[in-house]
Amino acid sequence: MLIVIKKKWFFLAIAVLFIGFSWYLFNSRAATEAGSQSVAKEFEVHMVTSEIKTKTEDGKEIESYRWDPGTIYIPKDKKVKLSIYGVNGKEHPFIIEGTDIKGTVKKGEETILNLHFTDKGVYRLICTTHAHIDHSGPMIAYLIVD
Ligand SMILES: [Cu+2]
Repeated sequence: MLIVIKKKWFFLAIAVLFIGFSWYLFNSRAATEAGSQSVAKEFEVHMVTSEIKTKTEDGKEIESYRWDPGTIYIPKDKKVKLSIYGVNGKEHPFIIEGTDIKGTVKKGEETILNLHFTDKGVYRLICTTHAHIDHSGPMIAYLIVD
């Protein structure tokens, strides 16, 4: 009789351990999945500075510096990392219109902007050196916040 009770306790203990271990496995997996989801949810946009050049029929060289891509989507109320890699052009001092965000993208360097827009709208990322056609521009990108 005593042996039977001991066996019962033994199997109960095994059952509790099994359930506990299963619960641990399930939750650690769920935590890992949640972790990878949160990494995927972190919005990241990559941009480069580029340059397009051509010659007119009379041999005159014309060029334009560009943010590439020139239009990007930014989710409203979310933290967004905007990475801009300087490829063409020595440096591009910039502002984001309607904000106090400014900086300079330099050749061979990555500039990272941590953005967090709370208002919808179209914000222009403007290189102040190449803002117009007559200054090798227009180097303007459109940030669509929605
Ligand atoms: Cu520029």
